[in-house]
Amino acid sequence: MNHDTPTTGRPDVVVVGAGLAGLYALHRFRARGLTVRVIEAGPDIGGTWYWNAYPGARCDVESMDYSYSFSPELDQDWTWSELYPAQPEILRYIHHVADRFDLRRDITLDTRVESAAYDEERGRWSVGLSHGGTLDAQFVVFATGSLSAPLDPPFEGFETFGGEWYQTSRWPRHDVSFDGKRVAVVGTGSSGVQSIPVIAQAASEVTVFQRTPNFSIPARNRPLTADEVAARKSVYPQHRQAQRDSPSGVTVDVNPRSAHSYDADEAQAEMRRRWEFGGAPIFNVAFVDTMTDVAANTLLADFVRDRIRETVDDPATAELLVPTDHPIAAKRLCCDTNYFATYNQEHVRLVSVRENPIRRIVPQGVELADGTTYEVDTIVYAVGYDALSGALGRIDIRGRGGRRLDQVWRDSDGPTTYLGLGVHGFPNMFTVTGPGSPAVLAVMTVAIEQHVEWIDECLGYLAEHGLGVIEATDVAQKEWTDRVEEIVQGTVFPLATNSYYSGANVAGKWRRIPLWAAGQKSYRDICAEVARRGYEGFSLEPAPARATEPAGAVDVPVAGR
Ligand code: N01
Repeated sequence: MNHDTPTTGRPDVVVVGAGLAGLYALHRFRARGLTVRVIEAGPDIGGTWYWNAYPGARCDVESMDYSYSFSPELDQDWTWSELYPAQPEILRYIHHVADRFDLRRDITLDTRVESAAYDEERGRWSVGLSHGGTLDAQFVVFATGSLSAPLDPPFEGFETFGGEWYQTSRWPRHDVSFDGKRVAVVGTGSSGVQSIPVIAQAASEVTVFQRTPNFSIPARNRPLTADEVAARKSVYPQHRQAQRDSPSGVTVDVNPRSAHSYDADEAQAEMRRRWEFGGAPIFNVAFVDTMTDVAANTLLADFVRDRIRETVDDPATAELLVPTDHPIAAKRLCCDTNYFATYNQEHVRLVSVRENPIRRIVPQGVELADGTTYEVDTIVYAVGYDALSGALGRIDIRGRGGRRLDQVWRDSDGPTTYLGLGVHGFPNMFTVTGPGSPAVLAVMTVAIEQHVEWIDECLGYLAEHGLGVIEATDVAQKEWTDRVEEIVQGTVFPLATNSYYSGANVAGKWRRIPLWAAGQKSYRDICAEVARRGYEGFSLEPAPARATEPAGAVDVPVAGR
């Protein structure tokens, strides 16, 4: 592993992040003959799947879909063990890919990209690293993830707590035992919903602090059988193509019928069938208009509300768990194993902190606004992320005129991008699954591959045409941002007012949903058309004459532990 390897000072491309996106970017760009240096802040590769090692962490997309499709041999050789892969298995897969494609030698670990500044005279990026070095690269590709900038515990006094505390988004590598412990869990998004049932298996007492209840669908996870693995492998190339041609990257049965075309019994049967099948991807496409028609959405939401009331024995607890403030799937639909049933256990209690919020953390535990204190041994924070743009905002990225990306996006009250791939004023910079693309609305592996391949082909085009600088135009960016906004306004997403999709979970952040909500297939087609038209909407220029001049001190940061 590259902890101690000096980086080269002048790679063609710096890739930021060694998660699923950064690793594939490295593989593609290197195959093109480019020199690439990947910089990873974490002590190992894997990105999100490195950090989210909390109990119960699992992907909510099926394993045989949530994996790279670029290598048919990889698809044949790797065998997933479960329908929904658990975090350790995904991480093993990522390591297998890194070894198989000899990726590690170009990755520097334990090193954070702290700044990236575009030098207009030389048409190159100066990338500042936490170990003090600076890389000088023609292109910079941010493969920094959509859900990778964790929020710290948002409570006064959290560092005064006398017991152990953990964040799901930064789970430690050492064994964490909940045996016989009184555990508090704060947060009931996907991370809370997944971890609470597992923590409850060991803890003597679990207290869940819930501000907003969430919809969740049973995953019905199970081991994959040898026959079903073989059946998929026999048609994997066709299946991968079908994923690319699908609205969200999974080949689930999208109902083409409106909820309004059903009578009540038929609608119940359709929803029941999907509920029994399991998993969020098939459930939120129960009707064609689930995400665009409030009545259709309410039908689906009410079905889940009834299932919650049916599952949870105590009626008062059940009512607390029933979501009422947002349409189903307008916030990310959770996917669980025994989540609601966990509240039927004697040692698990739910505390609503909606009216009576957490005031502070004290050495003994959690104190609410009314003065009630819950004494616990361990606190698990599952409080989410500064999503979509957060990881980019934490880096000092400066484009033309020294303008900071984060500030540009603040000034425009939200991220403005062209295709979620490029930003006006920031030439030769690309974002993978950036704001303005489908990002978290698509299966990440599918979205990542599409972006990386698009960027890779773009770099090839520039080289073939003797060009060295590419930049989104202001006009194309404005049109794209307006189009993204117009589409999202035609959906139920804006009705979820406290979602991380809109930045509402972070104080002072913009309020916009910078997600292409018309499906990854339509998005993919638009990106392909832009490329076919010679990168329409981007200005393309030859590299400046001074591009080959060295930029002062550029060399040799050493990445040590
Ligand atoms: O984060 P979240 P997450 N007091 O933002 C609560 C992906 N993911 O890590 O809703 C009390 O969803 C907050 O309450 P509220 C997936 O895309 C995928 O769980 O703001 N509570 C909420 O309940 C997912 O959507 C998988 O009122 C506070 C929770 O913390 C995304 O990551 C697994 C609070 C945060 O929920 C993020 O999920 C895990 C406060 N002051 C994650 N502040 C799978 O593949 C925040 N909260 C299955």
